[in-house]
Amino acid sequence: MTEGDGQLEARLAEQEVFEPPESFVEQANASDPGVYEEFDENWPECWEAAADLLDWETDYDQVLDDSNPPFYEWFTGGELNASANCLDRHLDERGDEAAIEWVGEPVDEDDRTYTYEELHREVNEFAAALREQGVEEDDVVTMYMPMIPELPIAMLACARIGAPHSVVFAGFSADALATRMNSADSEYLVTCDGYYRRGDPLDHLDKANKGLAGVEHDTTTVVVDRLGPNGDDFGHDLGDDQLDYGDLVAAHEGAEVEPVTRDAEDMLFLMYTSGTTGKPKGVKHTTGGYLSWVSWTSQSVLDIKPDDTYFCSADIGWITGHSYIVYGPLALGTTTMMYEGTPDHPERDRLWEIVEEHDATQLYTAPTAIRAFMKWGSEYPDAHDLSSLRLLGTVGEPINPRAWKWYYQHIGDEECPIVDTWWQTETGGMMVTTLPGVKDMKPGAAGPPLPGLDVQILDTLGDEVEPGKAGYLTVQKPWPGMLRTLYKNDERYIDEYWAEYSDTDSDDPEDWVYFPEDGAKIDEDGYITVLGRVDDVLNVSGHRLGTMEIESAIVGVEGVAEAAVVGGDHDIKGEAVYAYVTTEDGYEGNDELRDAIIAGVEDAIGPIARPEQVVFTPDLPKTRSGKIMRRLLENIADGKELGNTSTLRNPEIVEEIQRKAEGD
Ligand code: 6R9
Repeated sequence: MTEGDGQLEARLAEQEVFEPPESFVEQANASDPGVYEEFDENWPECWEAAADLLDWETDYDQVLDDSNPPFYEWFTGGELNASANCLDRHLDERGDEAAIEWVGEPVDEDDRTYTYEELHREVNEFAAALREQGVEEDDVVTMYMPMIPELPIAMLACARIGAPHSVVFAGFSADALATRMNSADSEYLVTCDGYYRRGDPLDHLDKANKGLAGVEHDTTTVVVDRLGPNGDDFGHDLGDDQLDYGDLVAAHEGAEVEPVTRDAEDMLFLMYTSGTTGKPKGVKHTTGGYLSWVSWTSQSVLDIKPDDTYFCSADIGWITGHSYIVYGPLALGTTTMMYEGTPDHPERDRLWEIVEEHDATQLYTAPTAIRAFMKWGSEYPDAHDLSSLRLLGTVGEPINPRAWKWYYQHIGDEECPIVDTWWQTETGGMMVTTLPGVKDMKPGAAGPPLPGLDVQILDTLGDEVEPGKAGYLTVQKPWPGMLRTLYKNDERYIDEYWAEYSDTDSDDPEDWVYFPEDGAKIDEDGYITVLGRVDDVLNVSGHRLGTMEIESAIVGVEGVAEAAVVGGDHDIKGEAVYAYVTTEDGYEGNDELRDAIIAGVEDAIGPIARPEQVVFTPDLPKTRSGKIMRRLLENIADGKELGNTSTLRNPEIVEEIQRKAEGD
């Protein structure tokens, strides 16, 4: 007798531990449970296993140089090139196989496949063009592009000539672009005329040009023509310092560029991310350690094999796309998919249609997407044959057990392990998650740390907390994929990530502890449940946003005196932005000002930071020392009990804010 849907759901709801499916274990890249002990005993040499996945021009002398913590160096003395590792070395055996399968919008008209041969060719041509435009080794090239193939092509072209890239998410605003280009002294930009959203062309160059107007130095810009005649209405003319991508590549047809030899510790890229202050942090990743890390985790955790068609639905503008659409999968010589559109256009089964059509073998996505799929209903995935899938993954935020089980049942048909991967822009790649062929899964818990990693959950005094109690996630030993510093700001690097739990005067690596600013708890089996950020960073749909960045955008709006931004619970987004605002004398908290605030946030950061609610209030709740009590505002946003207000200077304001938030 087969189980009915209701019975199945009831059984799953009860179940807390899931064994990896036998069919998966049999073929898994990582299937030896002994790897945990082996890596511990053989640390840090165990990480040769990661470096061995790459081709090195010169072997490294030392696995880890920890003589100057926390400025760790990995695979020192080694030399390699990332683009050669992602392209050239696959040409003999896999030259005719697909490297990138791109699913563009508008639907059905615009898919493109690049074989390794073709990708190699275009990367070479564009590398030659960049060089001709004056790009030299170590010049930072900024990219401001949506999910079009020219983005990974430009990244790999930069890697080929040793020019670090700095990719700015296309959904970020013109101001955000300018800030990042100024901060990195980046003189080159690669962008595009526009792209499609839900089938309609969208102007992107206009935004890029506004950003460029805010850049303090001279720039050269390359513009990809994505829209063709559909972009004519935007009336773009390229400026004197702007070149057409297609012309450049055509002018360098057949060019070959020898990959530049890079030291393992040379910078591969910069990625700006949000932190506690209003200024984004430029996270620096290097060539040898980063590429080893993303290759090893792609192989061990995502179980990627060359014959797979691997699908990660993230955007390359975030770290997940860098590590697990571009570098990890291509280093392993597999087929990686890229999707330009949204999951509900033209219909809510778009992702499932793509999985079916391309026989995708893995799907790596975010809990926010899974919650949306769940809300739309299982009839959408059920209408498609998803049996090509072998493994599912999630990243970006905690996944609640109910969403996990829905994913397991309706997308994986109980045949696919799920890897819930905790990591950050700064860690370069995955840190806490199960090895899918080895470990049982516990919905809601990311899992144990990967082999070779020492993760502990500490209290504020630095002692390990008991199982089940909330504490702070810390990483006790360095790892190859870690950030090396914040760009041109070693001091802030120490302050942000190390100062909390380290003896910062010590030269002994044992005294240095990495603090990612996440809360977590651990169970008796060593499985870690990540509870979320403990700093002023919000996680909206898996995207990291700094409350300070949003607040400073709001305060910049005429008529606003003060602003406090907090994250409130949201069914789909996980967290949403709630803004509490006081007005200057003579200004009223009306719809007009609310619209101006929303526009101000969109201009400074982008639509992803748009407040869910703007509440005008005569005052903000403050402690006697004048600090805003964000905790109270969070409770208001969540409609929760307020708790203790006795430490406030102005306790009466809380009830008033609460009334206003409820729309009084
Ligand atoms: C890869 C990425 C990092 C922050 C991180 C944490 C949250 C990521 C998670 C998770 C719970 C997971 N986070 N993965 N929380 N479970 N599996 O998302 O990088 O954009 O830098 O964000 O995301 O709070 O500190 P990034």
